[in-house]
Amino acid sequence: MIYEDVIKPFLSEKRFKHCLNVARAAEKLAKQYGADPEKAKVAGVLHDITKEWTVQQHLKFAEEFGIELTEFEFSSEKLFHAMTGSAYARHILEINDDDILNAIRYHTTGRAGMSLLEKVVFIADFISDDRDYKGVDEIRKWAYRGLDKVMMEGLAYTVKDLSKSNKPIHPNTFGAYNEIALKRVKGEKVVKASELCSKVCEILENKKAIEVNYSCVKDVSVLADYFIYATGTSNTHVKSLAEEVELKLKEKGIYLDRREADKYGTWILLDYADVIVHIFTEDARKLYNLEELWDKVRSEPK
Ligand code: DGI
Ligand code: FE
Ligand code: FE
Repeated sequence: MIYEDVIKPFLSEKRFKHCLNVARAAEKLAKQYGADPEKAKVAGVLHDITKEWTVQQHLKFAEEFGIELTEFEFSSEKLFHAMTGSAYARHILEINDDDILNAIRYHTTGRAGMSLLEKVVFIADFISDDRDYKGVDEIRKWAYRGLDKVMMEGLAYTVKDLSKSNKPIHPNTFGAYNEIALKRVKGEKVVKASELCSKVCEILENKKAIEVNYSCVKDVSVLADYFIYATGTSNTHVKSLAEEVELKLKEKGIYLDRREADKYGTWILLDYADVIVHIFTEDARKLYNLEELWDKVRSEPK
């Protein structure tokens, strides 16, 4: 069956194009991450098939086909289309592949224990070519760097976006979020502060930072175990050094706790809890003179 033709009468031109874009993105992501590209395309095309139904249409269909809505779902109209869309695919289009049906069913909220295909469709919906929300470029950047990483970015975005306007957030969204966040916490514990310190110094040196030093402040400060200092040759270099550290560590599943910068762009602080990284221009490094405050340790991290 050609599902493009099936969805067309259901949707406005704009939504139709969105679905084709999601299908294309899903196919590409599936190829990258080893999901079935054909299934990804089908789920992508169909994911919003009932998006433009009225509330009455959704509720009538839900009743007719015995879709059980929780109290939360019953009061969240935006979530109806994921449930009725999946049921439409099953009962009317007679698709019986559970993975495809679940990819449609959970494309809006996500859930704990998502399959590869479910994640692929969830992300495809986030990064399809027609998306232009603030932050989409950031999420597109992550889309091909690891499925869990981009899921984390997408879910964190959803949680932030909904909570900004005090909207309810479906428990499944937290289920998906927590599952990945917990994995991350466990992963983080494996990296010792001393290893993290060496790694950050290496990243900075590879990116041509000047005078990379660190202080072991474990015994003298509760702030962190290590402070790292580095100089960039210009404001732009300072910024790109900070971005490089963030990127390289994120790729390893190590995420920043806090980032600070002065308003002149001459100093950036990256806080990785046990390791705090200061990147300055030459003048700012002299001006702040932080190193004098701590005993400089030049031996290998303990
Ligand atoms: O159907 P799309 O517009 O392509 O995208 P979508 O299926 O992700 O739906 C996005 C809408 O759903 C958006 O308005 C926010 C809303 N939404 C997503 N997750 C939740 C949610 N609304 C609530 N109340 N709770 C959620 O967890
Ligand atoms: Fe949707
Ligand atoms: Fe969509």
